[in-house]
Amino acid sequence: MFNFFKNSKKASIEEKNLIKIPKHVAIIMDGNGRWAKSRNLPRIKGHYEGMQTVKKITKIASSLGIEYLTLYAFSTENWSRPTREVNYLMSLPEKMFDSFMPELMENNVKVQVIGDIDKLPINTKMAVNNAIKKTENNTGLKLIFALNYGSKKEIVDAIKNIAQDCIDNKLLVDSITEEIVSKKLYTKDYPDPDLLIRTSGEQRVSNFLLWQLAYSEFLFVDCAWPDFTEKEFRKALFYYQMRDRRYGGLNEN
Ligand code: V07
Repeated sequence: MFNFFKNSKKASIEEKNLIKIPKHVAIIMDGNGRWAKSRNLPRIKGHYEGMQTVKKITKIASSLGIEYLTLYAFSTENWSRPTREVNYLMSLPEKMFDSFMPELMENNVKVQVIGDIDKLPINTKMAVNNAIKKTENNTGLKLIFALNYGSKKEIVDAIKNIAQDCIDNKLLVDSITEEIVSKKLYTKDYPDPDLLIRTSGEQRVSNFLLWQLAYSEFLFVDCAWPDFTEKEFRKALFYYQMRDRRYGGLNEN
């Protein structure tokens, strides 16, 4: 916790504001293709700029003390895009870590992945596993990439796993709880997101963290992901701070 105002009367107000920093922010990084098209650039240029935004937002999240940042990088539906575009997208993890690893280490960021990474091209998988390994002892921001991720598939896999536990007599049907389901998801080690941000104007969750977003605040911003600046991010966090979080009618504030 920050202690700047510890001995002054202002303390409680300022600290209260800082306490409202969300622990877990999830982002649907939409609008890269649209950003490129509106500038008469190829779509892959939009994805490249999107990756630069990933670096900037990671640094800011880390400096603000956000603990978990989950980014939707590639969905199970994205395979249907043109082969050239898919190939380029699959080169981005490697491109990103080539240039960004020293800063990730400096900022004590721990890289993690959710999704079916076994299905990724070998080079992509190696780049990702390498980054996970290099940063595994870092204790700061958890930077979680959703790669080849689909929430319905994640839930189906969890159901299969639970059914098998029942068949194996490790679990009784009557003992299945929300906690047990949560522990079978890719996100079992993370708290649910406090805030979901989607850029570029669409107001949908598009098969992202359907179970985990049950109580999250949603914020839809108009700007495309490559245009999502520090100012936009701070604005989003400010909106989050202004909202009361209610759990089933109980106001926890
Ligand atoms: C991708 C850039 C950001 C906008 C959204 C689509 C394009 C970073 C990664 C990444 C993923 C895993 C990892 C390290 C980096 C990435 C894809 C696309 C497929 F371990 N950006 N980015 N991966 N875009």
